[in-house]
Amino acid sequence: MTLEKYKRDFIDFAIANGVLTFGEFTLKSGRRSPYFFNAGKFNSGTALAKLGQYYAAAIAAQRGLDYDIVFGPAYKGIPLAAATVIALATGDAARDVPYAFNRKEKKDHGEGGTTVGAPLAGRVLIVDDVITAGTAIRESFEVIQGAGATLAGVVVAIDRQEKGRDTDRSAIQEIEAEHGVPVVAVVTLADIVEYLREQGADRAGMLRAMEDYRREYGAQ
Ligand code: OMP
Repeated sequence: MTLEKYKRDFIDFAIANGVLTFGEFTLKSGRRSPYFFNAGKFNSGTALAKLGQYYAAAIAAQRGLDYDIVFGPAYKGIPLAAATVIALATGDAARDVPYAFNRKEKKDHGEGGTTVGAPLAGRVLIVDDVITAGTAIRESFEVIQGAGATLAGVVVAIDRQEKGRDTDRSAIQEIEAEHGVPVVAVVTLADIVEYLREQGADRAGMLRAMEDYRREYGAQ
């Protein structure tokens, strides 16, 4: 397998910004992971602008993905959704897409409500950072359902391709099967493994740790 250029560029970009790091990390699931993707470290105007373009390109590459509005789950999904709609508005297709995000806390004064931005209606595309077990995405789905809207699909920067606690399938495979919608990722665990392989001897230790992790927790 040869890694596509935009994927290699994206991984370089994530490493250069300290977003993708290698070491020992404990995940939300309790698993000990040899790598971590912290989207919060895309923390400058230039980095966010570029990130938005990667999301917009991933959306454009997914044929048949029909959506009316982009939704960014609080907190990390909020700047991601904003960056994505800016990239969609200023990119080649120049499409002006409404966007919304939720509050973590319910507000009972002022304009009230739990979502902010455009009305959450029609086909909603969730834009988020990482899918591991899919817990965060399921919470967003409840917000969308609660508003009477429908799920059009999900776009994330990275699919960790891990099996769930009670299944050999990945969270993404489960979401696709449950909701019948596409889940699009800029890169996957397999892409990161391939990237390390291409780097050769310098990254041999990391590659081994990643392959061990994939053997233990990787989805079928
Ligand atoms: P799930 O809700 O299990 O799908 O995990 C996704 C969430 O885990 C993300 O929204 C992050 O809060 C966090 N996370 C990362 O940000 N980066 C990682 O590489 C791994 C995780 C994680 O804890 O699994």
